[in-house]
Amino acid sequence: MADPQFIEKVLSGDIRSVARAITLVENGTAGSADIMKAVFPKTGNAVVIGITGAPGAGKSSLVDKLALHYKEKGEKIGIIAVDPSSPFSGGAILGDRIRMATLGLDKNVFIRSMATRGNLGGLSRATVDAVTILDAAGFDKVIVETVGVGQDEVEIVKAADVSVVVLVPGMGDDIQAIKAGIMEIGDVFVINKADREGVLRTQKELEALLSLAHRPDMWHPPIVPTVATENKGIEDLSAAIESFREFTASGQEQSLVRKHAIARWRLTELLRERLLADLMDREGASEKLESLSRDIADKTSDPYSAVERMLSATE
Ligand SMILES: Nc1nc2c(ncn2[C@@H]2O[C@H](COP(=O)(O)OP(=O)(O)O)[C@@H](O)[C@H]2O)c(=O)[nH]1
Ligand SMILES: [Mg+2]
Repeated sequence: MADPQFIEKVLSGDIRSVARAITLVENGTAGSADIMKAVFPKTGNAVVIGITGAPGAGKSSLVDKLALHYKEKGEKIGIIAVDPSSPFSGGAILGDRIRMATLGLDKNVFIRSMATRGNLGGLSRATVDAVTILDAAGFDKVIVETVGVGQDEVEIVKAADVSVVVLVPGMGDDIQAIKAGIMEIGDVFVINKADREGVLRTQKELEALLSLAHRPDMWHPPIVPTVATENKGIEDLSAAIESFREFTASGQEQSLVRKHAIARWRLTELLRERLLADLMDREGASEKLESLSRDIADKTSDPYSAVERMLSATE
Protein backbone atom coordinates (compact mmCIF):
# COMPACT_ATOMS: atom_id res chain seq x y z
CA MET A 1 0.00 0.00 0.00
CA ALA A 2 1.19 3.48 -0.80
CA ASP A 3 1.43 5.83 2.18
CA PRO A 4 -1.99 7.56 2.27
CA GLN A 5 -0.43 10.79 3.52
CA PHE A 6 1.96 10.84 0.59
CA ILE A 7 -0.88 10.19 -1.86
CA GLU A 8 -2.88 12.96 -0.22
CA LYS A 9 0.01 15.38 -0.75
CA VAL A 10 0.35 14.34 -4.39
CA LEU A 11 -3.37 14.84 -4.97
CA SER A 12 -3.25 18.25 -3.29
CA GLY A 13 -0.62 19.31 -5.83
CA ASP A 14 2.33 19.52 -3.47
CA ILE A 15 5.19 19.98 -5.93
CA ARG A 16 7.82 17.96 -4.07
CA SER A 17 5.48 15.04 -3.62
CA VAL A 18 4.43 15.20 -7.26
CA ALA A 19 8.08 15.19 -8.34
CA ARG A 20 8.83 12.26 -6.04
CA ALA A 21 5.85 10.29 -7.27
CA ILE A 22 6.95 10.76 -10.87
CA THR A 23 10.49 9.61 -10.04
CA LEU A 24 9.22 6.51 -8.23
CA VAL A 25 6.92 5.63 -11.10
CA GLU A 26 9.56 6.41 -13.72
CA ASN A 27 11.97 4.01 -12.02
CA GLY A 28 9.30 1.40 -11.51
CA THR A 29 10.20 1.32 -7.82
CA ALA A 30 8.34 -1.11 -5.60
CA GLY A 31 5.13 0.62 -4.60
CA SER A 32 4.85 2.64 -7.77
CA ALA A 33 1.92 0.52 -8.93
CA ASP A 34 0.10 1.49 -5.72
CA ILE A 35 0.71 5.15 -6.44
CA MET A 36 -0.76 4.75 -9.91
CA LYS A 37 -3.73 2.80 -8.60
CA ALA A 38 -4.46 5.56 -6.10
CA VAL A 39 -4.14 8.49 -8.52
CA PHE A 40 -5.83 7.02 -11.57
CA PRO A 41 -9.42 7.50 -10.34
CA LYS A 42 -8.69 11.20 -9.72
CA THR A 43 -7.78 11.92 -13.33
CA GLY A 44 -9.73 13.34 -16.21
CA ASN A 45 -9.71 17.06 -15.49
CA ALA A 46 -6.50 18.11 -17.19
CA VAL A 47 -6.28 18.93 -20.86
CA VAL A 48 -3.29 16.99 -22.17
CA ILE A 49 -1.55 18.66 -25.08
CA GLY A 50 1.08 16.73 -27.05
CA ILE A 51 3.57 18.79 -29.03
CA THR A 52 5.84 17.13 -31.52
CA GLY A 53 8.08 18.08 -34.42
CA ALA A 54 11.62 17.87 -35.71
CA PRO A 55 14.54 18.94 -33.48
CA GLY A 56 15.01 22.71 -33.69
CA ALA A 57 11.49 23.40 -34.95
CA GLY A 58 10.90 25.53 -31.88
CA LYS A 59 8.84 23.17 -29.74
CA SER A 60 10.41 24.15 -26.44
CA SER A 61 10.11 27.86 -27.24
CA LEU A 62 6.48 27.33 -28.18
CA VAL A 63 5.72 25.24 -25.09
CA ASP A 64 7.20 27.93 -22.85
CA LYS A 65 5.11 30.66 -24.46
CA LEU A 66 1.99 28.57 -24.37
CA ALA A 67 2.61 27.77 -20.70
CA LEU A 68 3.02 31.49 -19.94
CA HIS A 69 -0.21 32.17 -21.77
CA TYR A 70 -2.08 29.64 -19.64
CA LYS A 71 -0.33 30.77 -16.48
CA GLU A 72 -1.52 34.32 -17.09
CA LYS A 73 -5.04 32.96 -17.25
CA GLY A 74 -4.53 31.61 -13.75
CA GLU A 75 -4.07 27.98 -14.71
CA LYS A 76 -1.65 25.38 -13.37
CA ILE A 77 0.58 23.90 -16.05
CA GLY A 78 2.70 20.76 -16.10
CA ILE A 79 5.36 20.40 -18.79
CA ILE A 80 6.96 17.07 -19.62
CA ALA A 81 9.82 17.09 -22.09
CA VAL A 82 10.59 13.66 -23.50
CA ASP A 83 14.15 13.25 -24.65
CA PRO A 84 14.92 9.70 -25.70
CA SER A 85 18.27 10.77 -27.11
CA SER A 86 19.79 11.46 -23.71
CA PRO A 87 20.09 8.31 -21.62
CA PHE A 88 21.51 10.41 -18.80
CA SER A 89 19.36 13.45 -18.74
CA GLY A 90 22.16 15.84 -17.73
CA GLY A 91 21.53 18.05 -20.74
CA ALA A 92 17.81 17.85 -20.23
CA ILE A 93 18.13 18.89 -16.61
CA LEU A 94 20.22 21.89 -17.59
CA GLY A 95 17.54 22.76 -20.12
CA ASP A 96 14.94 22.54 -17.37
CA ARG A 97 16.88 24.98 -15.23
CA ILE A 98 17.02 27.48 -18.05
CA ARG A 99 13.31 27.07 -18.66
CA MET A 100 12.54 27.44 -14.99
CA ALA A 101 14.36 30.76 -15.14
CA THR A 102 12.16 32.07 -17.95
CA LEU A 103 8.91 30.72 -16.62
CA GLY A 104 9.75 31.66 -13.08
CA LEU A 105 10.02 29.33 -10.15
CA ASP A 106 6.38 28.96 -9.59
CA LYS A 107 4.16 26.43 -7.92
CA ASN A 108 1.81 26.74 -10.88
CA VAL A 109 4.34 25.60 -13.45
CA PHE A 110 5.95 22.19 -13.10
CA ILE A 111 8.66 21.13 -15.54
CA ARG A 112 10.07 17.67 -15.89
CA SER A 113 12.27 15.81 -18.40
CA MET A 114 11.93 12.13 -19.10
CA ALA A 115 14.80 10.20 -20.65
CA THR A 116 15.26 6.61 -21.68
CA ARG A 117 16.19 4.39 -18.78
CA GLY A 118 18.10 1.17 -19.20
CA ASN A 119 17.34 -1.23 -21.99
CA LEU A 120 13.93 -2.36 -20.87
CA GLY A 121 12.22 0.55 -22.54
CA GLY A 122 9.12 1.89 -20.86
CA LEU A 123 9.68 5.53 -21.77
CA SER A 124 6.20 5.96 -23.18
CA ARG A 125 4.65 4.14 -20.24
CA ALA A 126 6.58 6.31 -17.77
CA THR A 127 5.63 9.48 -19.64
CA VAL A 128 1.94 8.67 -19.74
CA ASP A 129 2.10 7.77 -16.03
CA ALA A 130 3.71 11.13 -15.28
CA VAL A 131 0.87 12.82 -17.18
CA THR A 132 -1.61 10.84 -15.07
CA ILE A 133 0.05 12.01 -11.85
CA LEU A 134 -0.02 15.66 -12.94
CA ASP A 135 -3.66 15.34 -13.96
CA ALA A 136 -4.59 13.85 -10.59
CA ALA A 137 -2.53 16.54 -8.82
CA GLY A 138 -4.82 19.21 -10.21
CA PHE A 139 -2.86 20.62 -13.12
CA ASP A 140 -5.20 22.23 -15.66
CA LYS A 141 -2.95 21.75 -18.64
CA VAL A 142 -0.29 19.11 -19.14
CA ILE A 143 1.96 19.77 -22.10
CA VAL A 144 4.12 16.92 -23.39
CA GLU A 145 6.96 17.86 -25.74
CA THR A 146 8.55 15.12 -27.83
CA VAL A 147 10.93 15.03 -30.77
CA GLY A 148 8.80 13.31 -33.37
CA VAL A 149 11.16 10.52 -34.26
CA GLY A 150 10.36 7.16 -32.74
CA GLN A 151 7.23 5.09 -32.60
CA ASP A 152 7.20 5.53 -28.81
CA GLU A 153 6.87 9.23 -29.20
CA VAL A 154 4.16 9.02 -31.78
CA GLU A 155 2.23 6.92 -29.27
CA ILE A 156 2.85 9.41 -26.48
CA VAL A 157 1.47 12.23 -28.60
CA LYS A 158 -1.47 10.13 -29.71
CA ALA A 159 -2.33 9.58 -26.06
CA ALA A 160 -2.84 13.33 -25.63
CA ASP A 161 -6.23 15.01 -25.82
CA VAL A 162 -4.91 17.34 -28.49
CA SER A 163 -1.88 16.63 -30.68
CA VAL A 164 0.02 19.56 -32.10
CA VAL A 165 2.56 19.03 -34.89
CA VAL A 166 5.16 21.78 -35.30
CA LEU A 167 6.65 22.43 -38.72
CA VAL A 168 8.83 25.22 -40.06
CA PRO A 169 8.78 26.92 -43.45
CA GLY A 170 10.64 24.92 -46.07
CA MET A 171 9.98 21.76 -47.98
CA GLY A 172 12.68 19.58 -46.41
CA ASP A 173 11.15 19.66 -42.99
CA ASP A 174 7.73 18.70 -44.28
CA ILE A 175 9.09 15.61 -45.92
CA GLN A 176 10.89 14.75 -42.70
CA ALA A 177 7.66 15.02 -40.81
CA ILE A 178 5.80 12.80 -43.23
CA LYS A 179 8.54 10.21 -43.00
CA ALA A 180 8.31 10.18 -39.25
CA GLY A 181 4.63 9.42 -39.58
CA ILE A 182 3.55 12.39 -37.56
CA MET A 183 1.37 13.98 -40.22
CA GLU A 184 -1.56 11.69 -39.48
CA ILE A 185 -1.58 12.45 -35.80
CA GLY A 186 -1.83 16.24 -35.87
CA ASP A 187 -5.09 17.73 -34.62
CA VAL A 188 -3.52 21.16 -34.93
CA PHE A 189 -0.57 22.14 -37.14
CA VAL A 190 1.81 24.95 -36.34
CA ILE A 191 4.12 26.59 -38.83
CA ASN A 192 6.61 28.09 -36.43
CA LYS A 193 9.40 30.47 -37.44
CA ALA A 194 6.82 32.31 -39.51
CA ASP A 195 9.27 35.21 -39.50
CA ARG A 196 11.10 33.27 -42.18
CA GLU A 197 10.35 33.02 -45.88
CA GLY A 198 8.10 30.40 -47.37
CA VAL A 199 5.29 30.30 -44.82
CA LEU A 200 2.55 30.58 -47.41
CA ARG A 201 4.07 27.87 -49.57
CA THR A 202 4.44 25.50 -46.65
CA GLN A 203 0.87 26.26 -45.67
CA LYS A 204 -0.36 25.42 -49.17
CA GLU A 205 1.65 22.20 -49.26
CA LEU A 206 0.32 21.23 -45.89
CA GLU A 207 -3.27 21.99 -46.87
CA ALA A 208 -2.85 19.82 -49.96
CA LEU A 209 -1.49 16.96 -47.86
CA LEU A 210 -4.24 17.28 -45.29
CA SER A 211 -6.95 17.28 -47.92
CA LEU A 212 -5.73 13.83 -48.97
CA ALA A 213 -5.84 12.48 -45.46
CA HIS A 214 -8.97 10.82 -44.24
CA ARG A 215 -9.81 11.37 -40.62
CA PRO A 216 -12.49 9.13 -39.17
CA ASP A 217 -13.77 12.04 -37.07
CA MET A 218 -13.97 14.41 -40.09
CA TRP A 219 -12.02 17.12 -38.23
CA HIS A 220 -10.13 19.62 -40.39
CA PRO A 221 -6.90 20.38 -38.55
CA PRO A 222 -6.27 24.11 -38.41
CA ILE A 223 -2.89 25.49 -39.45
CA VAL A 224 -1.49 28.20 -37.19
CA PRO A 225 1.56 30.31 -38.08
CA THR A 226 3.61 31.32 -35.05
CA VAL A 227 6.84 33.08 -34.14
CA ALA A 228 7.56 31.52 -30.78
CA THR A 229 10.55 33.72 -30.05
CA GLU A 230 8.39 36.85 -30.47
CA ASN A 231 5.34 35.41 -28.73
CA LYS A 232 3.33 35.74 -31.96
CA GLY A 233 0.43 33.45 -32.77
CA ILE A 234 0.23 31.96 -29.27
CA GLU A 235 -3.34 33.18 -28.74
CA ASP A 236 -4.31 31.61 -32.08
CA LEU A 237 -2.64 28.35 -31.12
CA SER A 238 -4.46 28.32 -27.80
CA ALA A 239 -7.75 28.99 -29.63
CA ALA A 240 -7.08 26.19 -32.14
CA ILE A 241 -6.34 23.76 -29.30
CA GLU A 242 -9.55 24.81 -27.57
CA SER A 243 -11.59 24.41 -30.75
CA PHE A 244 -10.45 20.81 -31.14
CA ARG A 245 -11.32 20.20 -27.49
CA GLU A 246 -14.81 21.52 -28.07
CA PHE A 247 -15.09 19.42 -31.20
CA THR A 248 -14.18 16.20 -29.38
CA ALA A 249 -16.48 17.07 -26.49
CA SER A 250 -19.40 17.28 -28.92
CA GLY A 251 -18.57 14.00 -30.67
CA GLN A 252 -19.00 11.52 -27.88
CA GLU A 253 -18.67 8.43 -30.02
CA GLN A 254 -15.37 9.34 -31.70
CA SER A 255 -13.87 10.44 -28.44
CA LEU A 256 -14.81 7.11 -26.86
CA VAL A 257 -13.14 5.28 -29.73
CA ARG A 258 -10.03 7.36 -29.16
CA LYS A 259 -10.08 6.79 -25.41
CA HIS A 260 -10.54 3.08 -25.89
CA ALA A 261 -7.59 2.92 -28.31
CA ILE A 262 -5.39 4.84 -25.86
CA ALA A 263 -6.42 2.54 -23.00
CA ARG A 264 -5.62 -0.55 -25.04
CA TRP A 265 -2.24 0.83 -26.03
CA ARG A 266 -1.49 1.71 -22.41
CA LEU A 267 -2.40 -1.72 -21.17
CA THR A 268 -0.35 -3.40 -23.88
CA GLU A 269 2.68 -1.23 -23.09
CA LEU A 270 2.44 -2.06 -19.42
CA LEU A 271 2.10 -5.76 -20.15
CA ARG A 272 5.09 -5.68 -22.47
CA GLU A 273 7.19 -3.98 -19.84
CA ARG A 274 6.00 -6.22 -17.00
CA LEU A 275 6.52 -9.44 -18.91
CA LEU A 276 10.02 -8.41 -19.93
CA ALA A 277 10.84 -7.24 -16.41
CA ASP A 278 9.56 -10.50 -14.92
CA LEU A 279 11.66 -12.46 -17.37
CA MET A 280 14.77 -10.42 -16.64
CA ASP A 281 14.20 -10.87 -12.91
CA ARG A 282 14.83 -14.57 -13.26
CA GLU A 283 18.06 -15.92 -11.86
CA GLY A 284 20.88 -15.48 -14.38
CA ALA A 285 18.66 -13.85 -17.02
CA SER A 286 21.05 -10.96 -17.76
CA GLU A 287 23.98 -13.31 -18.22
CA LYS A 288 21.88 -15.50 -20.46
CA LEU A 289 20.86 -12.47 -22.54
CA GLU A 290 24.50 -11.46 -22.89
CA SER A 291 25.74 -14.87 -23.90
CA LEU A 292 22.89 -15.44 -26.35
CA SER A 293 23.56 -12.00 -27.88
CA ARG A 294 27.17 -13.01 -28.42
CA ASP A 295 26.03 -16.27 -30.00
CA ILE A 296 23.80 -14.40 -32.44
CA ALA A 297 26.58 -11.97 -33.31
CA ASP A 298 28.95 -14.92 -33.87
CA LYS A 299 26.24 -16.66 -35.87
CA THR A 300 26.45 -19.70 -33.65
CA SER A 301 22.79 -19.06 -32.93
CA ASP A 302 19.94 -17.05 -34.42
CA PRO A 303 17.58 -14.57 -32.71
CA TYR A 304 14.62 -16.92 -32.94
CA SER A 305 16.35 -19.86 -31.27
CA ALA A 306 17.78 -17.45 -28.71
CA VAL A 307 14.39 -16.05 -27.77
CA GLU A 308 13.11 -19.58 -27.27
CA ARG A 309 16.00 -20.30 -24.96
CA MET A 310 15.37 -17.07 -23.05
CA LEU A 311 11.74 -18.01 -22.60
CA SER A 312 12.33 -21.60 -21.56
CA ALA A 313 12.04 -21.74 -17.80
CA THR A 314 14.81 -24.30 -17.39
CA GLU A 315 18.54 -23.46 -16.85
N1 LIG B 1 13.56 32.77 -36.14
C1 LIG B 1 12.91 32.04 -35.25
N2 LIG B 1 13.62 31.24 -34.44
C2 LIG B 1 12.93 30.50 -33.52
C3 LIG B 1 11.52 30.53 -33.44
N3 LIG B 1 11.14 29.66 -32.48
C4 LIG B 1 12.26 29.13 -31.99
N4 LIG B 1 13.35 29.62 -32.60
C5 LIG B 1 14.76 29.26 -32.36
O1 LIG B 1 15.00 27.95 -32.85
C6 LIG B 1 15.94 27.28 -32.03
C7 LIG B 1 15.37 25.96 -31.57
O2 LIG B 1 14.29 26.20 -30.70
P1 LIG B 1 13.78 25.14 -29.65
O3 LIG B 1 12.57 25.73 -29.00
O4 LIG B 1 14.87 24.69 -28.75
O5 LIG B 1 13.37 23.93 -30.62
P2 LIG B 1 13.00 22.41 -30.29
O6 LIG B 1 14.23 21.61 -30.53
O7 LIG B 1 11.95 22.07 -31.29
O8 LIG B 1 12.52 22.34 -28.89
C8 LIG B 1 16.27 28.22 -30.90
O9 LIG B 1 17.47 28.87 -31.21
C9 LIG B 1 15.12 29.18 -30.89
O10 LIG B 1 15.47 30.45 -30.37
C10 LIG B 1 10.81 31.40 -34.33
O11 LIG B 1 9.57 31.47 -34.33
N5 LIG B 1 11.56 32.11 -35.20
MG1 LIG C 1 13.04 21.12 -27.24
